[in-house]
Amino acid sequence: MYTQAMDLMAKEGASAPTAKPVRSAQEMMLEQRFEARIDDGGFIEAKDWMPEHYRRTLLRQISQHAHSEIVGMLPEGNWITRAPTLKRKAILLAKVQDEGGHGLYLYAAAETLGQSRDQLLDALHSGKAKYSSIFNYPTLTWADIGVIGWLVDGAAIMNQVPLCRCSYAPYARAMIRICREESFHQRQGYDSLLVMMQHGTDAQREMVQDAVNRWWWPCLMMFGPPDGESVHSAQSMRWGIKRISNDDLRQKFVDATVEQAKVLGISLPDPELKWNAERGHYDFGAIDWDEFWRVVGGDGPCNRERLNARVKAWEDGAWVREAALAHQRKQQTQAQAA
Ligand code: BYC
Repeated sequence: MYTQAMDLMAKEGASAPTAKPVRSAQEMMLEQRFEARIDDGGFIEAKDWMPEHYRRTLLRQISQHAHSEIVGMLPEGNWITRAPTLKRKAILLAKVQDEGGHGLYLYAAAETLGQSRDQLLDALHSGKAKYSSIFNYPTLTWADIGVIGWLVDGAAIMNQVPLCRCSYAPYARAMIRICREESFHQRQGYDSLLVMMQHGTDAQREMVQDAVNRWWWPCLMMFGPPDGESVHSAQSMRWGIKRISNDDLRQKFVDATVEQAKVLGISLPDPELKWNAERGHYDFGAIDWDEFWRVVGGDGPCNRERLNARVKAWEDGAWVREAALAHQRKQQTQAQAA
């Protein structure tokens, strides 16, 4: 994919991604064409010319998104062997597999921008690339699994539906399928909590409330820093990569979730959460941004454990990669001989 994308860019007169930007007349013309397409709400395909900064911004966001899906398998995978019924085990197994699939679509979308899968994974394993802060929190009880479905996947959908209209077409296409599956994930989480709240014991209801208390604030952090501190937002919104700001998405999530919490019979751990008729939105309390930056910086409750698990999986899988390559070489030799 790398060489193909680069060849096509070279044919269109683009400079190689590592070359110094020299703004020739041809490049200025290509840039004007790119900007006009963005202004018209059009899509950019992998073979189209794009500014280097646009390419790097997408690579950063899509690869971090892919890493989040793969690391996100760990907290839930932790409960597959302990799911309370066969039905819940089958659902959880399918959900965790779906997350793996999302990671693969997203790595494939990132590869169209000129980095190999090995390079993308190396950035994760060496700690250079980020993944979502939310997956650095532990899953202590079975209720955490329902809450991840309801709140974590709920927040993810809120953020990801606008990405289906992202200006980079391979990312937008991947997001359409991912959003359909995330929507199922959110509902299964909510259903599992509803069963515990409506038919469970007092201890089970307390377990759900405890899980909600622990996950609520980290979920609000998933949308990223406040707009005033979001370094990438202005440019990403200008390019149609992001369509809705971090704070606006966070507000939409709070407004939708408060109503769902009422049906569940659960309270959200924020004494300042209150309907504001003037704004037409719920007001909510201050988010602990120090905690957010600590977790993003590598010092959350499970950062080391998560990264170690991914590095170990990569190392343990070396023989599979070697066997697959040996098989490919054998097939090629046989095809040449035939
Ligand atoms: N965690 O300028 P900003 C899932 C970083 S997986 C960590 O606002 P941007 C699921 C940000 O990267 C869902 N880092 O950035 C899977 C930047 O640092 P760098 C994952 C964060 O990119 C399994 C810096 O802070 N979803 O659903 O404009 C099971 C400044 O931020 C976070 C996606 O990845 C964070 N929460 O906006 C269940 C969606 N927030 O890169 C569920 C795609 C910010 O300069 N990504 N940072 O070093 C996006 O929509 C955007 O990248 C963000 C951030 C809204 C997350």
